Amino acid sequence: MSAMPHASSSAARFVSVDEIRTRFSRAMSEMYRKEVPQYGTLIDLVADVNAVALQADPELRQRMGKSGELERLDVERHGAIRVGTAEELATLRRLFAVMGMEPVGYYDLSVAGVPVHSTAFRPVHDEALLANPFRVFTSLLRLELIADEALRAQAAEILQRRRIFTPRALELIAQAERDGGLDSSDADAFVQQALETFRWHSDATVDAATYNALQKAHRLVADVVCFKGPHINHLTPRTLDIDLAQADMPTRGMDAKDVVEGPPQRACPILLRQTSFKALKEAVRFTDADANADSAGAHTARFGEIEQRGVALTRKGRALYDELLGLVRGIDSAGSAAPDYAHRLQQVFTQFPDTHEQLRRQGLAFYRYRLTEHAQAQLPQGAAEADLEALITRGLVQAEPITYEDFLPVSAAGIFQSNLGGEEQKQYQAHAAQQVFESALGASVHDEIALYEASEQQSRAQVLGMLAGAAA
Ligand code: OOG
Ligand code: NI
Repeated sequence: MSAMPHASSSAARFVSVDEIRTRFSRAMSEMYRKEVPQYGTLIDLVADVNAVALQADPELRQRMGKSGELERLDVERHGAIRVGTAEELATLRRLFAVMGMEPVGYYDLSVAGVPVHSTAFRPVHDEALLANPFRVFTSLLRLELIADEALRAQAAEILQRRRIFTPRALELIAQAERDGGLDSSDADAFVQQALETFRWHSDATVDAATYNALQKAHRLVADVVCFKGPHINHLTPRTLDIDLAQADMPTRGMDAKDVVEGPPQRACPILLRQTSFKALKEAVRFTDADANADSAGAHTARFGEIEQRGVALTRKGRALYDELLGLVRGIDSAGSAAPDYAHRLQQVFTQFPDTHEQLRRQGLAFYRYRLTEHAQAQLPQGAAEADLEALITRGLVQAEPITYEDFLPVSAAGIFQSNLGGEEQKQYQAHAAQQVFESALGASVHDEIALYEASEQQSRAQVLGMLAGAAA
């Protein structure tokens, strides 16, 4: 008898990283729904809006059904956290790796007056993205941007003392690294332990005076430094019609942000549009709460966000986007807070082509190529030599937009700003420090555009390969 291949392999005991990610994102969503009930309202709103959008646009439904995106829509979320030290960031990298999430992209937010730089942990392979695209926008505080030296040292010292991971979480991470995976019950234990890191703690780790001093340096500094862990500060479902969702928020009792960040409404959505309900004021207890009756505190950090995703742009497309956005925002320093912002955005973006054919032919956006059903039924002779555009014209190949899976620094800064409360706008000597970030992370980040290029290229090679096979 031959050996039984499945019984002996240890890998067979392991659940897939996609499965662990799905369990984790579900658990996180349930936790956040309990912590911030308005987030539950937001999820319901988005489900309603998506149902309306799909009903109104059968072509969209069909396209999303075919590409597998319809199924991922209901589970799709992103979240965000902020950490204080290199060690915290590096350990998060290992924690996310257990769920198949890798650091993608570098975002310098100091340009927008926010003293952090960031990456997004997310799955990077096409199949993994389809299974569950859960992403976590993760920021590292840049203490060097705090001007007051004594305060900076104090913040560093407070951060050094805290432990944001449970001992069991650290053990399970090490075990997954050593064995190459986790079985189902260890995966459940891992999810429960990992969740502890992202939980809200209303007990601050500092006294009221320290909180206030850090808050004065920047509201974000207080948020990162004064608590036991990097509480998840929002979760974001994906909507198919963000304008409708935005309009609906107040009717469901949500205090919506004034404008939608990102590109304007278009026939062919590009990149990412985002809006949120504003962060809620929550009671916190400082360490001197008993001694000092005045120090009953409040902290504003947690909110809910929605996003609409469109096609990923090439380097050329992204340069055009950045240029046009700069034109709109450069006019006055109020940025997206300016009164006629939405109108000007709409006007300026008329310069960005708005049919998929133009976006593709001008090399502005990424597409995934497939044989049409017609071509699959009967692979045509003599098609192998033709170029893809000619094959599309002949109805043999179709091009589907590749969804943008990442974030936008200017939008992210807008989200930060509108949720930190307070009106003050800080100025920092802006400088990207990707290498410093990567050395804290203990790894380099993926270049997001290279990932889209690779997906497009792979689909192109596959289609051309099939046609060449048919011709042989
Ligand atoms: C992150 C803000 C960025 C997004 O969707 O652009 C973000 C934060 O507030 O920590 O989540
Ligand atoms: Ni977000």
